[in-house]
Amino acid sequence: MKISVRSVLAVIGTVGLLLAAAGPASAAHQPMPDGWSAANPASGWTRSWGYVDSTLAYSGFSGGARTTSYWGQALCTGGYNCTNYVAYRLQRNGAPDFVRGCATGSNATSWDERARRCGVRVDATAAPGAVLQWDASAYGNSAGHVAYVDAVFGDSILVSQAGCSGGASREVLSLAALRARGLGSGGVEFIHPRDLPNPGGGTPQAPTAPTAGTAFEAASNNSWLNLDPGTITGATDVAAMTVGDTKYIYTIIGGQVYEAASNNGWKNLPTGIAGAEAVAVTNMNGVKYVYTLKNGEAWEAASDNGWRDLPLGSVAGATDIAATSMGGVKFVYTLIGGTVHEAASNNGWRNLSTGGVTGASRVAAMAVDGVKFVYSIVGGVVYEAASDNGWRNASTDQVVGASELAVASVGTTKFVYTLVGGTAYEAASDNAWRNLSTGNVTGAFALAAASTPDGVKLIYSLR
Ligand SMILES: [Ca+2]
Repeated sequence: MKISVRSVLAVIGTVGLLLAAAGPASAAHQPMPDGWSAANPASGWTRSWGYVDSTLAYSGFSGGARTTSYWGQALCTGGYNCTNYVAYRLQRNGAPDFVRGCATGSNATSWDERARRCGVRVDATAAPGAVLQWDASAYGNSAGHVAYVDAVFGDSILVSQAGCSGGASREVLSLAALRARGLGSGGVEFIHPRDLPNPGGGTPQAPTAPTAGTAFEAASNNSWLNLDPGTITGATDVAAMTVGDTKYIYTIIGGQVYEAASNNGWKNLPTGIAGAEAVAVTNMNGVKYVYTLKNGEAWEAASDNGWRDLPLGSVAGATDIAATSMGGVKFVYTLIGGTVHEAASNNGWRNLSTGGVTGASRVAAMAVDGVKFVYSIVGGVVYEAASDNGWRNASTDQVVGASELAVASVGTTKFVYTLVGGTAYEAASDNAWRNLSTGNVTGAFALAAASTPDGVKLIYSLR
């Protein structure tokens, strides 16, 4: 019944299009013509038309992130394609993939049916994070169109969109104009895989790009001389580990996780893991595991599974993430409302509060000699909590003024690395946590640490 009604209205939509369209309908996915846009009712940000603001880089959709296919969508010109861009934004938001497996075909025109088959809400109500979707008949082409809703205000919405011919734009549309083109009668609809709060409490604002920089390596057997591997730039977060004698650096570039290995000339390779805000790593039985936060939710990808990215399903609202492994079990630590939680792979990733570790801004973790240790920054001071001590949180006292945190171990000695005013410091458990400057690692905004089997400590930083 519903489908037949929409079919009738789609015909009406086509008639409306024929009456309104000034030129021939294009087969390519095109941004909306100017006539569809309303005056920008918000002050302080730039209204863009057509192909103006044509990069979408504000969303992180650039470089490798732009030339990656999300949810099986075509890349088209330079990676710009309406469905691929929207899939990128949805994946970044942690929205479920309703595109693959829910129906046949791949064009935007079928996204509403796909969503319905997957149980995703489709209606005429705008929301930030939703997809604005046109059936082919309503848009006036053979493929339909989708745009991403960045913000909603009053009777207008801010959308961003790409076109298969290579264009992209951000623009403001009035809901009244959309209603005239089929909103409310099935030709134009909003798909809600994961609605978000309005940015800025109702005033639309362009997302702020995270700080990005180049990855450096410093080693304890080389006076912490800070060296550029030369292959990793534009990174917003970093993690590192060793597997045997091989060192691995993981970075987030444009939301995507990259892996660089010391035995491969640090060639920086995309894993396909996208939409990441933070990254942590561990390894077990030679398998590498990458954990990411996406919109506060934790995901896991494994090197023996083609980095297939799967949500833990139990971690939400997290602001930082760490990981370790011990006794054949993987452990993920997240900060939720300042409290460290632990989820274990042998417990269905059930996410449990540590109870004692609260008020933290950063978390790090490692397993040493059969004990799990959790480190956190509370008011700039680094604390240590141990699994064999009921997670009682003890101050290191010496490690203060810290903004970032990483840990490593050599034998049973634990090492805490922090950034204090951008400079990396090292404190050791066998030296009463006395906090010593590395001297050479300066100007950094992100930090990771690792150690080699022969006891060399490594600091990876972004600056
Ligand atoms: Ca529809």
